[in-house]
Amino acid sequence: MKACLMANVLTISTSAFDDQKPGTSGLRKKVTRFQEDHYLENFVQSVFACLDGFAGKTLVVGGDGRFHNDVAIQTILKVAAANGFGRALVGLGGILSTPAVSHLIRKTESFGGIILSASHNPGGPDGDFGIKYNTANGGPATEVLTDRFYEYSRTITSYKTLDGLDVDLEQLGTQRLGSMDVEIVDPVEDYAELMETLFDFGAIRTFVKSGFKFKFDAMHAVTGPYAKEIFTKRLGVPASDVLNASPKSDFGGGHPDPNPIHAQKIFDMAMSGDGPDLCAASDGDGDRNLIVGRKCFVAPSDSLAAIAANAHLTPGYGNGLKGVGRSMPTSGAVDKVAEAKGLPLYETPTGWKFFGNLLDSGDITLCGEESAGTGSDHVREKDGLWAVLMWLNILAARKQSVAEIMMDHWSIYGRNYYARHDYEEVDAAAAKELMAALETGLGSLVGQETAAGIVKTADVFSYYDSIDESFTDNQGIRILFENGSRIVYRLSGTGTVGATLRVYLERYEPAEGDLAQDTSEAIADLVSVSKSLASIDRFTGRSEPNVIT
Ligand code: VG1
Ligand code: CO
Repeated sequence: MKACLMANVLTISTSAFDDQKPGTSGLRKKVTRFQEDHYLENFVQSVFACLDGFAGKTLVVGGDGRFHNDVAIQTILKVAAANGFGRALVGLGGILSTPAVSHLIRKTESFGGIILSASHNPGGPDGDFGIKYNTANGGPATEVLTDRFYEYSRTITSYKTLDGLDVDLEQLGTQRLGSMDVEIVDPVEDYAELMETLFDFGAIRTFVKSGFKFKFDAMHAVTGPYAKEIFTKRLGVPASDVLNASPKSDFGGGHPDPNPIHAQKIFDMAMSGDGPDLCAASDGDGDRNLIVGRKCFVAPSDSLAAIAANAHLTPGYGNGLKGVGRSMPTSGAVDKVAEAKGLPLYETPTGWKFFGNLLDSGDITLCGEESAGTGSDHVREKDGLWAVLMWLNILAARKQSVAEIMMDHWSIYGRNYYARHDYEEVDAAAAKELMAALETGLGSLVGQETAAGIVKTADVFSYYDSIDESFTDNQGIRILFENGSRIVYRLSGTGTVGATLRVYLERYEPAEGDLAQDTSEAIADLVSVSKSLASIDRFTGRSEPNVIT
């Protein structure tokens, strides 16, 4: 025992905040909102008030290291101790990637965990902050639970905390906080060990040694320490090829989103003719990934499909997959693989919380989203470094370039040309009106002839989870064309300013068609139809998206 912090349990009166509704991935707000008196305590107390049977049990706590991470952890530990948790496991320095929290909850059979992150959103005093509760399966709380948290938060009148001192987050080992043990643990070790059980580290090491050039960009976010341990120490990647590996509380001023826009430097490196064989990156909390081969960007939906087709080449998935899942806006590329392999395919709403039940029940092994998240049943979160290791292992096994693997893939399954157009920070009321108007007009769209084809069906996506029997409505508007093309509209649930309209565009080209088109040319007709069908300009005042991925 390093220290024994004496503390009294206090009951503090508070008044409710009206904006504590978790979105796609937890509660996300500006740092300044979270710094307001009682704001974080209210939310954490609301979470605990809706849970049963955690007295004496273990809670995992960690975050992506962004500004306010350390302060928030101290607050959470006190509320947890005062509410009766018996033990907390906290990553050294308060650091734990999202997939590492998921793994730690599962490995230690903890009651649950709290992840502090706003993922790919910028950090710093003026940036974003977020909090998410994960259950005993290691996955994000389901909608049923997060709705309860929100309901409670609207009428909360008091919370419990301690008057004790802070714990030392920089000291490995056990400390005492009131009647709770706080164990500060190595954030990387358990996770790295799990990866060694899934992938052929020997084959990857030999492949890297043989001259395969790989670069990874940790974007000054949480994956730096994980990348150093796994890529450099365990796989022999030169330290100089792991970029931006020290986590910074403001991510070096950057936007830690591993897409061709925000990770442009590493993207360009790979796209140049004499660049590395593979460039990769991960986001703020380590659950997203970017995969770019030399002169070949692998769109996330394609990455999911290629992994589904090749996972059997890796030790962890040598027996094949039980089934695959994808979020509704994710392209149908993986559907083609599932069909060919006879695998069940599940289509869920956006957000990893909808995959949890399917993973738990063994219905799926692999799942992914168009937003650069891929993962499997090894944890209950998407996992950035897992995806990179999966690609490294597939490349080491097939001894082909990324471009060759993708061309081969399309020549078997056809190619789903795909892009997402984001109209960020538009007026929230206007965005709602746009969606409402679109929904009202859906019936009259069917049969209409457009420049992108004839509209076959148009509906609002809803999801019935047969495992917990929950029903989730209003998960985006789908417009399907007779030629197989698709436009999806939905509003983001992770932003903190105004609204973000996401428009997902997809056109299928069969295997015998032209597989080497430029994506923006291949979907040009769909783009213009997407703008006119929803009158995007009229509602938002924007004629162009500000981010295209
Ligand atoms: C976005 C993505 C979604 C992802 C979510 C969380 O949500 O579209 O696919 O699951 O972010 O990702 P939205 O509602 O803004 O479209 V991250 O890396 O927070 O954990
Ligand atoms: Co993330």
